[in-house]
Formats: sequence, C-alpha cells, structure tokens
Amino acid sequence: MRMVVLTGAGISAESGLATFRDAEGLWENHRIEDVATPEAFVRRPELVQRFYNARRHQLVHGDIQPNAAHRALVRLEKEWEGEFLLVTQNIDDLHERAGSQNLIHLHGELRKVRCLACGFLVPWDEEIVVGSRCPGCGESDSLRPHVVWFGEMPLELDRIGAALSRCDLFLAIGTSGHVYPAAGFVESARYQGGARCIEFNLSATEISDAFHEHHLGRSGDLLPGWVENFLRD
Ligand code: BJW
Repeated sequence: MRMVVLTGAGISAESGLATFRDAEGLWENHRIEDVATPEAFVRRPELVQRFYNARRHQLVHGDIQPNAAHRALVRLEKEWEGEFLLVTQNIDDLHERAGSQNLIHLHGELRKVRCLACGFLVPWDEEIVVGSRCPGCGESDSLRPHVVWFGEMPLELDRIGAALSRCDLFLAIGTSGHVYPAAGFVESARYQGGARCIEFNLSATEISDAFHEHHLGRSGDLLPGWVENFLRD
C-alpha cells in the first residue's frame, strides 16, 4: 500500500500561522498574488522581502510549535508499514520539527534563501535587508526567499507525479484547492493511481467533489483519532 499526504496552510493554523484565503488573501492590504510573484519582486523588492522577513521572524522567534495534526502524521509515517510521502505546500518547518521524514516542500522553505547570482541555497534565519550578502559568492542584494511564486515551477514535481500515479490512498489536509498544480493532485491520485481520496478541512473546498470521503473540522482535532482508527484497522 502506498500513501501520499498533501498539506496546506490549514494544518498550521492551529499553531498560530495565518492561512492565505482565510485572511481574504490579503497582507497589509496587498493581494497575495501581488506579493508572491517574481514580477512583484522586481518591481518592489523591499515590500516582498518585508513580507517574508515578517513571516520568517514569526516562525523563528514567535511561539510557533507543531500541533496535534503534525504529530499525528509523524505517527502515521512511523507506524504504517506501506510507502509514505508527505507533500506540503507550506513553507514553514513544522512538519520537520514534529519529526516527519519523507517530506517534500512543494513551494519552498521560509528558512532558506537562494542567491540569484550564484545559485547558492543556504539556511537563513535573519532578515534579508538592503546590502545583505550571499555567503557563497559575496554578492550583495542578490538573495531571495527560497519560495515558489506564482508563475514559477513548483519543486520536485517529477517525484510527486510518480508517487501520485501509483498511490492507493491520498489525503489532503487544510488546503483550499485554489492553487495549481497542488489542487490537481487529487485527480492524479484518483484517476492515475486509483487511490481512495480523503479530504480534511474546516469546510467544503473548490475540489471537494473529487474526494471519496470528507472530514469536516480542525485538523488538530480530526487527525489524531483518524490515524488511531486507521492504524488499528
Ligand atoms: C483548516 C484549518 C484547520 C483553516 N484545520 N483546515 C488558471 C488555472 C489553473 C492554474 C492557473 C491558472 N492561472 C494561473 C495558474 C497557475 C498558478 C495558480 O494556481 N493560480 C491560481 C491563483 C489559479 N500556479 C502557479 O503559478 C504555480 N506554478 C505553476 O503552475 O507552474 C507551472 C508552470 C510555470 C511556468 C511555466 C509553465 C508552467 C506556482 C504556485 C505557487 C504558490 N505560491 C504560494 C506563495 C508562496 C509561498 C508562501 O508565501 O507561503 O503558496 S500562494 C499560497 O497558496 C502559498 C500556498 O502554499 C498556496 C496554497 O494555499 P493553501 O495551503 O491551500 O492555503 P489557503 O489559505 O488557500 O487554504 C487554507 C485552507 O485550510 C482553507 O480551505 C481552510 O478552510 C482550511 N483550514 N484552518 C483544517 N484548523
């Protein structure tokens, strides 16, 4: 048996991190689509860096901890004997802090930055400010957050596609189904892999119809019990 689990911002909401669509897609009155694009970074780099600096600061210095849903997925991965792949759209590191192992960050990682001059990818817990230098090549003002913006290619799609096309069980947790290609994973799992597809969310989403089964509520409340029952059966 093979399982793929997709998580979105909803799984981290109970840890204190804001979701995108629940905040009406706004940050300081800017639409997310206007700060999370390469074009925005070219036009207004300080605004974009400020957005990610604030979120990085909160993740590193705020009281942000993995919650019961993150921990339930660790238990599932450890105790279930089949193949397990966790794909998260989240750029926070709460899955790894909880102890998840086989994990792909589809949209990048907030605690890493990339140099546009030399391509160096480096862990980074500070702010990126005017004059920040790349630790690899020494270039200044060449660092960008290691995240995937609209119009950019998400990470490790080949590996994810292969896993989806042969999975037996697909779980989607706390994602609105607004953003592709992640929103299309359920279709791949269902129609290529023949998987049973289960959605966990506060409410129905744009892609709910594609799932066989729905669990409505907070993922931190739902998942520990679901995992317990699943492992027992
Ligand atoms: C709870 C809960 C609790 C709350 N318990 N649940 C038209 C059609 C199809 C596609 C496109 C199109 N036009 C453009 C596209 C492509 C575009 C796209 O999808 N646009 C849409 C807006 C339509 N996609 C892309 O550009 C992607 N790249 C791509 O397609 O490349 C292919 C390509 C490229 C170049 C050439 C050729 C092909 C890239 C997408 C990058 C997304 N980036 C972001 C920001 C970066 C990272 C960051 O800043 O964090 O990623 S956008 C933002 O949305 C972020 C998220 O990962 C992503 C998904 O959001 P998510 O996780 O679903 O969160 P929310 O807030 O939407 O939902 C939270 C859910 O949780 C809700 O449902 C709540 O109910 C629930 N919830 N509390 C359980 N306690």
